[in-house]
Amino acid sequence: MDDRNGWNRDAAALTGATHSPPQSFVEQANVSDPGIYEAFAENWPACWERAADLLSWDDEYETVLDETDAPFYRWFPDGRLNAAYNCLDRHLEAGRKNHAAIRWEGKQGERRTYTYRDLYVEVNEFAAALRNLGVEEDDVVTIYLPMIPELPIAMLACARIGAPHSVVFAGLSADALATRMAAADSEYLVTCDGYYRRGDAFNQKSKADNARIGCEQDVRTVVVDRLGDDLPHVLGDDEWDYHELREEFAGETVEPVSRKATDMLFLMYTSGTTGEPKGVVHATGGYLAHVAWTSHAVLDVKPADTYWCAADIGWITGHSYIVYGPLALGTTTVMYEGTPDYPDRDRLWKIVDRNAVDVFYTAPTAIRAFMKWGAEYPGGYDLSSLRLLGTVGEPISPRPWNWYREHVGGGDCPVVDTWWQTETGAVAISTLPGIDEMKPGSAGPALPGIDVEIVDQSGDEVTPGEAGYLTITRPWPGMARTLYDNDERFVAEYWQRFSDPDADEWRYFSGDTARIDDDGYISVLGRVDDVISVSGHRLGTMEIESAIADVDGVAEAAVVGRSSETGDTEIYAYVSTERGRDPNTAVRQAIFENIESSIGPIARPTAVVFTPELPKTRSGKIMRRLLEDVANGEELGDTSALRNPEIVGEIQAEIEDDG
Ligand code: 6R9
Repeated sequence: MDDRNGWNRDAAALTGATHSPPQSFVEQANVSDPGIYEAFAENWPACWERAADLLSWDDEYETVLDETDAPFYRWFPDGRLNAAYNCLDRHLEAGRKNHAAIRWEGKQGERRTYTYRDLYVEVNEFAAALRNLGVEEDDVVTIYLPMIPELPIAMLACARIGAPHSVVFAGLSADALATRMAAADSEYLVTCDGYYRRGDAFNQKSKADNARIGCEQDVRTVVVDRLGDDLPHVLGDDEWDYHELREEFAGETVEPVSRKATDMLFLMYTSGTTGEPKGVVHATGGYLAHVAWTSHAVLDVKPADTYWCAADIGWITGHSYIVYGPLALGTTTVMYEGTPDYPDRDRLWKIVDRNAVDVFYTAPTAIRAFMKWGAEYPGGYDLSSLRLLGTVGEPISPRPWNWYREHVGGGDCPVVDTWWQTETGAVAISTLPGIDEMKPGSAGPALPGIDVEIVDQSGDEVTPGEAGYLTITRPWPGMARTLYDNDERFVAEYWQRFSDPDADEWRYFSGDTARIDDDGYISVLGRVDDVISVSGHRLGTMEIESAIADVDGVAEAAVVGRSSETGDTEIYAYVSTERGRDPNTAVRQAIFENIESSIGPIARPTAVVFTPELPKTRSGKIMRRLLEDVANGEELGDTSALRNPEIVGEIQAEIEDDG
């Protein structure tokens, strides 16, 4: 990418002070030998046996990696294993049957603990029930459940019988569910009557019913009764009650089906740049090895820990780091059904305190909200059990990073900023918390054994400090096998752009832009489309947002381009302020000054629009494309993917007022 005024600043100026992990952390860390980077580099791909060794295999693999059909790489191709066995049975066999597997916190204040044995029993019963309904190995079972224990139970039941699951986030619409069931030709659905939203009963089953009407195939459906008398429902044809099925199959066990490492464990739909959602396929062996390894090496999870990833299992983060990673390691994983601000904004800290959580993992969007609400909420609880903090999902700028470390981590918890994607399956870029210095604003180096290169348009590596495209030059175990039923699109979306198939040279393109510093630390700037071209200068929206977010009183910011009447591009900034801080002239002025000093006058926004909140997708990502349409006065398409659609009208009114 071209050079741009003041944009390629040195890394220290960007990230501010660095931090070393405290000695007390290093001493107990799962991975603390700095030699691991070299050891992996010298012994690739065999280094990944270290990840595979965290699992129990039915048949040991002889080959680590088969590259013959690149980019359809096959990890541990001649090995066999079962994911549910790895997450359950082997912990029972190791004498840990009464160890807590899941600690569930419900929305109405309910609490339930499942020991490994409880989970084993319920997974087996449901696996037997699914079989009885006709589910066979390789049949895709769609799961459309909120954050209740039956969600991971259903996933593990599927894994036990070798039926890939396709979890659809409970907040998605009937149409979205129908599209996904149709695309996967899925004839089985597990859903529920409804769930509580801010205390009210919300009907989920009617959405599932509508989706079934939209599907050509017959869909056999299991309904979990979550709401009891709060939402009576009747079962129709081809519908079964989850709890009745459990009674019918009480005490039954099912042999875990031995799967080839390359067999599909699950598929997960993610939105693409064009039309149809992409069904990302994950293989059993490579995926499970990579999530277990990164839970161990990056999140430092130990069996005796209470570990909490505050994501939704309906997205990849929850699959990898609420369910498969922690359970494969035999730890206690916390599962929270509610939102951080209901019934009050101290909810998460209350849960950390009473469960004495050791490791906490969340998204920057949540951290910015905590910062906005104020330090008194975490300040009111004993959070001293926390040993490590993590973030994932978006770039995090230094101010919220430091706030998180200070007010949640007590000033000395290491923080890992983990970069990865639905397609990478597990973390690919992060500091190793027992080894590496942390630079707020940078995720860190690529993990040992993962080869990241930041390249320009022609695929040549850019010099440190310059922005470019984030690519991965060698395969890694957690990588997607393909897109469901669409090998061509898999190649077209991720490999075509920077590969040379004739020379059998393959390079994965993530769709993100990033910059690397002299120490090999990578700062992810955003998606490729998050670039604005102003008078020939290409500016990353994330860069400007970070300069805004560094201003005292600012909670978060989103920046988009707007086409002026003359055809030039202008910068529009949407900004929300911290609680108790009025958006005023002084804040606006400080925003301009900080952008000019940290990037240059070229990046000065034409407009700064204050808003109480930014529009977010349900997975918490800022919807810049929508803000771009608002800035450009375009028709707004479907806003149903938004978590807070009402905010859009408020922003439009604000812009009109400003004239
Ligand atoms: C795990 C997950 C993937 C996209 C990815 C990137 C962004 C994730 C990040 C990050 C900067 C981080 N992203 N982690 N950006 N720093 N630490 O979020 O998967 O939902 O598929 O999103 O999220 O843009 O390409 P997914």
